[in-house]
Amino acid sequence: KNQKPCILWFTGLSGSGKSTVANAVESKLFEANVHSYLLDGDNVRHGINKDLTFSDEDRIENIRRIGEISKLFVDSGLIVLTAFISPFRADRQMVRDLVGDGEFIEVFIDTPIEVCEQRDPKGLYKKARSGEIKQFTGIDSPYEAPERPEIVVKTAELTIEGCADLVLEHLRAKGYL
Ligand code: GGZ
Repeated sequence: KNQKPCILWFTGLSGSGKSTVANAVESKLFEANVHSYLLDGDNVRHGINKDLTFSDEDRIENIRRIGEISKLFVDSGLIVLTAFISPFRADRQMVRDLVGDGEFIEVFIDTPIEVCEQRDPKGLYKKARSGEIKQFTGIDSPYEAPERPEIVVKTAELTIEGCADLVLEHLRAKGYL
């Protein structure tokens, strides 16, 4: 089975659906016998990056390390999925430059903040609004939307399955699968 290693770099607000869509894509890749690995807050922010906060400086370092780790996995032949807010354009560009343009697929999970805030699965927007959490993305910390993402996924308009299919179709169309 030929697969071309790459990074599927999911970016979007908290509650936008990055992890949900990334997990659905991972399942579809598994079904297609494609070897992949998903990096997300559970295995990175709670592990190698547990020394980092949500200050701008630490978010930059978070993404830098994730980029380096992703590159190692790509070098080992995997399709890597990353699901982090990654709010800064310059940092996403840094990872793109690190692995090379042809191996970096930016997936913008384009969910309006009103929808994310409505979903509020962990109650974090509520806490951010009340000031209990500071520097929350979209409230009092910036999110710089991608200007030319390879894939745009509108989770408010599609099913999870439909979102995942968009990503798989792109991989097939561009010869990664
Ligand atoms: C944004 C925060 C914050 C602040 C805790 N701002 O929806 P979640 O809970 O599960 O995902 C969010 C996650 C963001 O971590 P990332 O590593 O993806 O962020 S970044 O790429 O900007 O470094 C949210 C939770 O952590 N969380 N505090 N202040 N999200």
